[in-house]
Amino acid sequence: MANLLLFITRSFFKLCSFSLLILFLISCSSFPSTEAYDPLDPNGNITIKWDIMSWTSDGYVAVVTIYNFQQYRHIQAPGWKLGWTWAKKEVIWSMMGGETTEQGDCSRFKGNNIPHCCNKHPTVVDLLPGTPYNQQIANCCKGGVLNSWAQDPATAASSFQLSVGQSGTTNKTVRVPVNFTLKAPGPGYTCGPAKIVKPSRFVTRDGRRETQAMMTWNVTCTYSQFLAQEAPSCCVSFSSFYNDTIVPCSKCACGCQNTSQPGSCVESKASHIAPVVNSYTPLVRCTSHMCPVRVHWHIKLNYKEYWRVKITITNFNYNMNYTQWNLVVQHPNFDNLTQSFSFNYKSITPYTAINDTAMLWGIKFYNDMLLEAGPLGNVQSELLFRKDKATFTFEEGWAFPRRIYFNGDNCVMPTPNVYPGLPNASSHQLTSALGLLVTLLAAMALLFGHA
Ligand SMILES: *[C@@H]1O[C@H](CO)[C@@H](O)[C@H](O)[C@H]1NC(C)=O
Ligand SMILES: *[C@@H]1O[C@H](CO)[C@@H](O)[C@H](O)[C@H]1NC(C)=O
Ligand SMILES: *[C@@H]1O[C@H](CO)[C@@H](O)[C@H](O)[C@H]1NC(C)=O
Ligand SMILES: *[C@@H]1O[C@H](CO)[C@@H](O)[C@H](O)[C@H]1NC(C)=O
Ligand SMILES: *[C@@H]1O[C@H](CO)[C@@H](O)[C@H](O)[C@H]1NC(C)=O
Ligand SMILES: *[C@@H]1O[C@H](CO)[C@@H](O)[C@H](O)[C@H]1NC(C)=O
Ligand SMILES: *[C@@H]1O[C@H](CO)[C@@H](O)[C@H](O)[C@H]1NC(C)=O
Ligand SMILES: *[C@@H]1O[C@H](CO)[C@@H](O)[C@H](O)[C@H]1NC(C)=O
Ligand SMILES: CC(=O)N[C@H]1CO[C@H](CO)[C@@H](O)[C@@H]1O
Repeated sequence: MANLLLFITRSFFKLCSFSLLILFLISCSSFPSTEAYDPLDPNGNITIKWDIMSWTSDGYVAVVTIYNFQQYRHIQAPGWKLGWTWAKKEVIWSMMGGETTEQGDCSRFKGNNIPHCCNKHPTVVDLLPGTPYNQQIANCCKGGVLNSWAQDPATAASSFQLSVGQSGTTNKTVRVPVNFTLKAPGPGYTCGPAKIVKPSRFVTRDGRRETQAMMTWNVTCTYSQFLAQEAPSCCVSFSSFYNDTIVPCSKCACGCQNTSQPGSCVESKASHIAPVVNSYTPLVRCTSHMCPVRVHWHIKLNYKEYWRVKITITNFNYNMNYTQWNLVVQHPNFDNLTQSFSFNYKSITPYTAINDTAMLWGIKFYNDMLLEAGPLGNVQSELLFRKDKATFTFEEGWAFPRRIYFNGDNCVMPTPNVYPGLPNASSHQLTSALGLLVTLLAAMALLFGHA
């Protein structure tokens, strides 16, 4: 089912890009693709900037800064890994605020002066917090953790400094490195070529003098959920005050239980020993959906002027404490959100005319950490919306979200035909507009996929 949905969104985006119908272009804005282009964050990227600060006898000293310009996708522990390929026979003499994971073969160097790294394909990681001050530079040493831009631009950048040798010592002889890779720490990002840009300018602390880099190049990396993982990593369930039915996450939303492969999921914490701390492979609790994370949307109360929703995010992964988690929710009533209790809130409006998307994240030191699976492995919030009389309705699932992302990855929604219905709703009403639309899209996607 999940694959079918992904297939549909993909195919649908192909349709859109061919601009077959203007009408479809309009509805595209409410159907994101999980390809690199993200309609909710069209400019989202990670930019890596190299500034050559000075020339040395056989090379240069550069400060490399990684900016996470993505609105709602962050890099959490164990952090980023940046790799590239040297264009010539460059070596790294020394580094501050970062280190390469391997030294490589430096046997051609004699004496005491051995480079930090002689690898043709170095991989750099951030240093950990608590690094001695004489090895730090500004913006370093956060264990590779990068916040998202919407959450906190001040902690969305990371820097290290490297002294490069055997590289050329003028802007004519230096060759830019090629084949940049960014792991976060798993796959997902694709980096473009380095582009030489106008040298960066720096203002001194007292603001009275401006200095300038000798040479600067930029690399832009973009994210694609397809590259990151094959299976979805989160699902959505629904309930409402007006119907006892709880709509669970779709069966097998993130994978199916495999009874012939014990250990692919666990019944409870007791049944497994020695958690792999923040391992990249999830160890999920055995559920019908097998998702590491579930987002539950409960329509809680209906007032005259307002209505209230309760959101619960539950962690089913025994191997992960999600730090600085975030949620992106699309619902037409976000243009009239009155209050968000115990979550931070920011409206994300890529298209100024449509104000229907919000980013929610935890309050620092209170619930910004979603603990591993177990009794404490959940966070909750309530949202209070002001009704817009023209559009508000409990019918046909209008009050349920259109789309939810957890940590930037699309969550699998229940199929529209099982949404909790209003009492006395006759069954043909359940064939909602949304259901029709999805069926139509599926049909079109299949049609074009096979054409
Ligand atoms: C990267 O993101 C920044 C900030 O949103 C934007 O100004 C820039 O144009 C983007 N770069 C690319 C290549 O998309
Ligand atoms: C190299 O430096 C010269 C002189 O400072 C400057 O005119 C030129 O634009 C620079 N070239 C690059 C690629 O930065
Ligand atoms: C960079 O990657 C491309 C494609 O993977 C490859 O063809 C090329 O040889 C690589 N360049 C270097 C210098 O490794
Ligand atoms: C290069 O990246 C820096 C930092 O993100 C940005 O300020 C600058 O505008 C970029 N230059 C170009 C030409 O994109
Ligand atoms: C279950 O696991 C076994 C052993 O790893 C594998 O051969 C089989 O294909 C799996 N079945 C499913 C339905 O994933
Ligand atoms: C998650 O955090 C708790 C409390 O800080 C800690 O006891 C536990 O070991 C952590 N689990 C993982 C998988 O990192
Ligand atoms: C979107 O709606 C929210 C909630 O009413 C409001 O705070 C925000 O200013 C709106 N943004 C725009 C661009 O209209
Ligand atoms: C609750 O919703 C379900 C699914 O839409 C529907 O079949 C059922 O009749 C509803 N129950 C009541 C009491 O209205
Ligand atoms: C009832 C109410 O407050 N409606 C407002 C919802 O938001 C839109 C767009 O911001 C306003 O135009 C409505 O007046």
